[in-house]
Amino acid sequence: MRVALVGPPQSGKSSLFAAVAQAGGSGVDLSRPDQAHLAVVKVPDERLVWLADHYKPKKFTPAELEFLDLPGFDLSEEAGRSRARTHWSAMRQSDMIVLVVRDFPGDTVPAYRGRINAAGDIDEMVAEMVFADMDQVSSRLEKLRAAMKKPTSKKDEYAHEMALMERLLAALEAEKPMAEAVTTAAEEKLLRSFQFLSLKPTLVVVNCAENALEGPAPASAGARPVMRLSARIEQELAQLDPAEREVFLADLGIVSPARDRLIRGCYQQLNLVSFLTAGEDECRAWTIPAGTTAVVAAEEIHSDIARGFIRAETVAFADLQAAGDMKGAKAHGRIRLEGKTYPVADGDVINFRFNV
Ligand SMILES: Nc1nc2c(ncn2[C@@H]2O[C@H](COP(=O)(O)OP(=O)(O)O)[C@@H](O)[C@H]2O)c(=O)[nH]1
Ligand SMILES: [Mg+2]
Repeated sequence: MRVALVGPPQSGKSSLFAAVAQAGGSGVDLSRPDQAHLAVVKVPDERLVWLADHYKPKKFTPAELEFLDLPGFDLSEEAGRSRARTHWSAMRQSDMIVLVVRDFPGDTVPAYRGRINAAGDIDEMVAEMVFADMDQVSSRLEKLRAAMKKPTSKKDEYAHEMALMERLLAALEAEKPMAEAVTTAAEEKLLRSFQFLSLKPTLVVVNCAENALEGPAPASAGARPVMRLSARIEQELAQLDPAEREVFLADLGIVSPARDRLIRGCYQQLNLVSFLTAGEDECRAWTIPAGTTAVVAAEEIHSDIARGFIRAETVAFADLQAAGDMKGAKAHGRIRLEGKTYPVADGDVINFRFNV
């Protein structure tokens, strides 16, 4: 799964990317602001750390997400807009969007459009994404109209898609969420290949001064989740070693880096959960969509485990932690034997029993 960082120029995307990717050590070169950067990021998970403390495994494997840092979109001039369009497809191919806008003061960094206005920047970016989707819907409609004029055996199919596209266009024009115009799973599937920006989960990051971390969410963010953080502080934090980091955080009165909350927030917005496997060989977090059944989760590890599935020996992480270890969890009757159709919950620690 891939998360794209987008926003106006100089809003703090690359600083945030460096923090998320801990780019200090990863060798990502951020010196070219006109280039995109990609990093694979480990999803912080305290449960996995607890398991590893317990099992001292040979291998420790957290869940991963990809983050893509895109050059800023300068929509204030035509040249910038057409440059931005060259990055639309990278955005479309991402599964989620993090919209980064500036709210930190200061004259040393030139302000986009000569003013600092997080709400206005969100409005502008969202509008641009809506325009991009409208363009796509309109051109699809044109193609469908042309196709309908010719003799075709697909008339019904085309007519249905046209009706859907017209509803989408109406929703976009009325500034309503595009998702409201999608009524069936079949329609959702049909739309997947279009990769509409307005249908992607979006999280807003307001990059603010370190002494202004508390504050209201900009109204123009609408229903989108909003995080206030200081990208610069996060970048500095990411460059420290863990012990120094704790001192630094304590000085600032912060419990955990916003970086970790952002990555986990993305994971949540993507509707992903982790189940965990634990042992002396490996402690590992596996990524699945929320609601995935036990047999499909087993497939994630190995097709043999799904094929020969007998039972999923399952304990909720909190129960395991409270009991101290597996033996304790068993003694307290906390280990369940779940069947193939059991919907795996976030933080389930699972041992699959299988036979092939
Ligand atoms: N004061 C301050 N400066 C920041 C902050 N975040 C980024 N900057 C500065 O703003 C400039 C642009 O940041 P960058 O991350 O490259 O923005 P991008 O163009 O969105 O990738 C750089 O000079 C950063 O040091 C912040 O939270 N506070
Ligand atoms: Mg940048």
